[in-house]
Amino acid sequence: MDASDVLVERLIAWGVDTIFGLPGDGINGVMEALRKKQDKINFIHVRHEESAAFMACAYAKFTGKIGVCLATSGPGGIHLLNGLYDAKLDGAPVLAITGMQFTDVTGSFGQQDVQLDKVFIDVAVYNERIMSPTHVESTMDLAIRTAITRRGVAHVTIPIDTQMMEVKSSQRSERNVAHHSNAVYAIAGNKPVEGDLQSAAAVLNAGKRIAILAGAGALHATEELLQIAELLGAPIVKPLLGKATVPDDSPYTTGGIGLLGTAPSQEVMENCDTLLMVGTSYPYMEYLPKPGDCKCVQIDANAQRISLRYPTEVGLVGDSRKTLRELLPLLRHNDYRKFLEQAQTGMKDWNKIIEAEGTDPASPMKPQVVGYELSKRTREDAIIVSDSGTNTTVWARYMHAKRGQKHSCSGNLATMAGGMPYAIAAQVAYPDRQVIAVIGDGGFTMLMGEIITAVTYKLPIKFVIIKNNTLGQIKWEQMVFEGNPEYQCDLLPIDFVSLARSVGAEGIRIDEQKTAGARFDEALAMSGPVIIECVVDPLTAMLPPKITAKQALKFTEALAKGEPNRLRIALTAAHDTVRQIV
Ligand SMILES: Cc1ncc(C[n+]2csc(CCOP(=O)(O)OP(=O)(O)O)c2C)c(N)n1
Ligand SMILES: [Mg+2]
Repeated sequence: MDASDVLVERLIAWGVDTIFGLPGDGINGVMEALRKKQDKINFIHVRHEESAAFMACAYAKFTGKIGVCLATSGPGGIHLLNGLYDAKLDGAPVLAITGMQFTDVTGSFGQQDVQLDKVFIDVAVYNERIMSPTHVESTMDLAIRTAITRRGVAHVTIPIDTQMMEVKSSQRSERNVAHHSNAVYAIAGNKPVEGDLQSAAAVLNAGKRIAILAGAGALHATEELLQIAELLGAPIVKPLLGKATVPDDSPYTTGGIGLLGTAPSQEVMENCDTLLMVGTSYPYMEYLPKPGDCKCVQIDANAQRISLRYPTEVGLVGDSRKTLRELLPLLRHNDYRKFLEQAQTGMKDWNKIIEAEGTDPASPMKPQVVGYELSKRTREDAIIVSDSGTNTTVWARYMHAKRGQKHSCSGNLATMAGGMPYAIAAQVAYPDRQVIAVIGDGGFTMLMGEIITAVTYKLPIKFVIIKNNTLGQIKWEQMVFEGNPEYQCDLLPIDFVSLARSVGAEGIRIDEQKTAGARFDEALAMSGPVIIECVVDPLTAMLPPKITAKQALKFTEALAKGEPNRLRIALTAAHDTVRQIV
């Protein structure tokens, strides 16, 4: 047995059955050990290591298990970084395994001589360089246990010569007892203390206009959230990563919050007197009530996150589902229902706007049509992901979360390029579920090679590209937030349908509202990977749910300063605004 065999044995002991990665001369010892165990561990060979890290992150998010990625020394490891930061920022347990060059020439300006443990210092919660074959066993156990416990990135780097060394008891130091660790993982009680539950109940029972903000940490607490919403007459507002906490057809939710959210959610946040935050560190605190305006109870599994975004009266540290269950019997029915009813009326009006936008027959086709038509066709078992840009709004605002679905994206890192690898990881984890990715043309082309990965593994993912030939989000930000004309946002139009066919996938183009539904039906029924190129109007703004006077002024300034498309943008904006009012 060599050191790599021990490394792979530890992965198997921890139940790892999938690894995303790409080989190289700095990791070939581990590759050989994986080859020997290919009946136990499925290796998904990617085209870019950044994708492997995104996939490990998404795999962890969707399965609840640790995600594992692998890269070679130097450039391979460096490529992982963006995906690993995604895992760090969204709290996904990920193990990254990398190679290093030969032990006795490290630090001597050699080829691929990058000391990856130094590079990964900031991204990792656990970060070790393997020093000898007898160092592997316990290091791997601790790495995996730490990633799970601290919901972050563990990194183990192993020099190429060490990878292939026999494990001999003579190498073992006098302090290292063989097999002193194992793959047992113990979970803490995860429940708050009794006194805190009583105090939290007192705050919530005293509230009248109560709001619930439910994030990624509450994804497994759907029933409990709905029960508490009914009891407290409290609308549930959902940050992006909490999109699937409760289904959008529930009368208790006002959907998303913030730039990509709904106007009713914003009104709930502006008018509530009590806020219950469950499993969320939603970062845009300007969309939360102003400190002092409302009383807050926060539930989080991590005590460090209490009072992070809003000053709480009581913090409940525990698993959100277990904690809500403990809290429910202590709560009284809130007889004031008007707050919830107003939110429900607000949602009826909001949904009318969504429908009007989603059925607008204008040409060029509005991006909203894509989300609206696609949403009607998603299955109850669908896993839906998005990228970063206006495409995120298409998904966030126009696509409903149905009960049983999973939804995610790169949340806190908000990086482009994550969408395609997220979808691949989802389909690898759940081969029989419907997997859909809504991605911008900019984000898609960043890691375009992964379409080949989808074809290689026959993954029937439906990649929906919002083709506006521009970095849409940035174009509007330059105008609406900065008051500047757009600059360097254009993208050379490419034919994604031909691209799909050239690599063995299917391609379908949708460019008019009238036939969009039928084309989606056709594409979704196809058995393999499909690129659905949706050609949309680049001049349609995906604006915040409520435009501030300052934003309107900035927009006017940008047009006045010489925005190249100013006349057509002004006409489109005027048309859209009128539609929203009538
Ligand atoms: C890696 C990375 N680079 C840059 C950005 C900044 N950014 C956010 S959205 C966006 C535009 C995305 O363009 P595209 O993928 O075409 O989507 P669209 O907004 O047009 O829907 C950019 C450049 C980012 N979030 N991530
Ligand atoms: Mg674009």
